[in-house]
Amino acid sequence: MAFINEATGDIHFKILYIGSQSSGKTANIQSLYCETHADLSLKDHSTLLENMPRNTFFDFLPLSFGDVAGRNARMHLYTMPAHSLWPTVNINLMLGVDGIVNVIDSRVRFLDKNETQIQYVKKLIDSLQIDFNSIPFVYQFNHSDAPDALTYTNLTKNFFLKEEDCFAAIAHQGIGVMQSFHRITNKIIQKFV
Ligand SMILES: Nc1nc2c(ncn2[C@@H]2O[C@H](COP(=O)(O)OP(=O)(O)O)[C@@H](O)[C@H]2O)c(=O)[nH]1
Ligand SMILES: [Mg+2]
Repeated sequence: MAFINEATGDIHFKILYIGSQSSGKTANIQSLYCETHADLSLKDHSTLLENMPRNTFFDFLPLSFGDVAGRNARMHLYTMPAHSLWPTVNINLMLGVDGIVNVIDSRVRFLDKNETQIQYVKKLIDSLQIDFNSIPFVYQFNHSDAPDALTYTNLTKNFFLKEEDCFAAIAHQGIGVMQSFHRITNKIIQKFV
């Protein structure tokens, strides 16, 4: 649910990156950090990432997004831990969510972990009495460079997804990251205005 800061007039949207352990959630946030800090772009990515603030339990990246409905918009990106060791962290991450990027691990040996993760998220959403179908979703098929990665067509069919919401990615190289981010922001804004 978008949050309007009446003092500044800014509008804040919350985007959550979910996915199984090592699916590439942090790699998405790191790539977006590097892409959006053009002032630092002459440095290589590893140098750039030394400047990125780190959290212990989840990743957080605020990004300015320009004008939405006449207000200065900011996108707040979070990653959700793939485990539920700290349930209150996950509850707080989910509360007020405006859109979700599901980072799916394309590697065939990790396929069942994706399913476990989405079932966990569905239960969490249900427990908060949020309508799952009301949340804009984007699906990112990461690790698409792995030798055992399932194909884009295969994954789209396997999860019964619309192609317009699906992106193949190699997140640590920035491939498919910005496209996924733009799609989720478009869906959020379309719903909002
Ligand atoms: N080969 C390859 N490695 C990736 C890809 N995405 C992430 N990684 C690497 O996989 C590891 C786990 O990624 P990370 O983003 O930490 O996963 P998280 O647990 O979902 O946050 C890291 O070493 C990343 O650099 C990808 O698409 N291809
Ligand atoms: Mg991570």
